[in-house]
Amino acid sequence: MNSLTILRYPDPRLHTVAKPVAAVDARIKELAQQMLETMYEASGIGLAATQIDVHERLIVIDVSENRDQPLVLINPEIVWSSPEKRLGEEGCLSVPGIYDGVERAIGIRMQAMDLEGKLQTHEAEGMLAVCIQHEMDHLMGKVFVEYLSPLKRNRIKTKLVKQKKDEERDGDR
Ligand code: GNR
Ligand code: NI
Repeated sequence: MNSLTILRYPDPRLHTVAKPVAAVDARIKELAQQMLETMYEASGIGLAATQIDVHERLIVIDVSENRDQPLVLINPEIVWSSPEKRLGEEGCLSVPGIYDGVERAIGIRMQAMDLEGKLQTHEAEGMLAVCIQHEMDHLMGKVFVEYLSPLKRNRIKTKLVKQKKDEERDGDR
């Protein structure tokens, strides 16, 4: 498989703010396919271009049970969020092995272009709404651990930095 490398927290490139996709052309279609492949390979339910070091407003999502309902969202904008929020457990492919609670709007309405360059409106709740908000944060350079307390965030940072060092040392042997 041709999976792309996913940046891992605390990589500073995860805090880059993405620019709009200028045109839905062959390059974007290819990129979306590669992102879907990478997301499925990593068993994630979503992936933002930011996570593969491409800083354009492109996300892919599949929250279906059978992993057969891919969603490609180009230049997505949340046009409405419910004032009601819910605390849910989140994880992130860029923060492997870490799960913690984040408050998100229960329902959202979003506009985004599809792979045909057509503007679509999506209404979402449940896991899809959570995932969309999580991915939109990535495009703004925000990782979910930034909602946690500085104490928790620093513990996570230390753990992941140590993990990376251990991996690099193991790779040398
Ligand atoms: O695979 C993922 N699972 C997940 C679970 C709860 C809340 C959000 C997510 S998104 C995450 C994939 C990912 O990191 N996308 O950026
Ligand atoms: Ni993520």
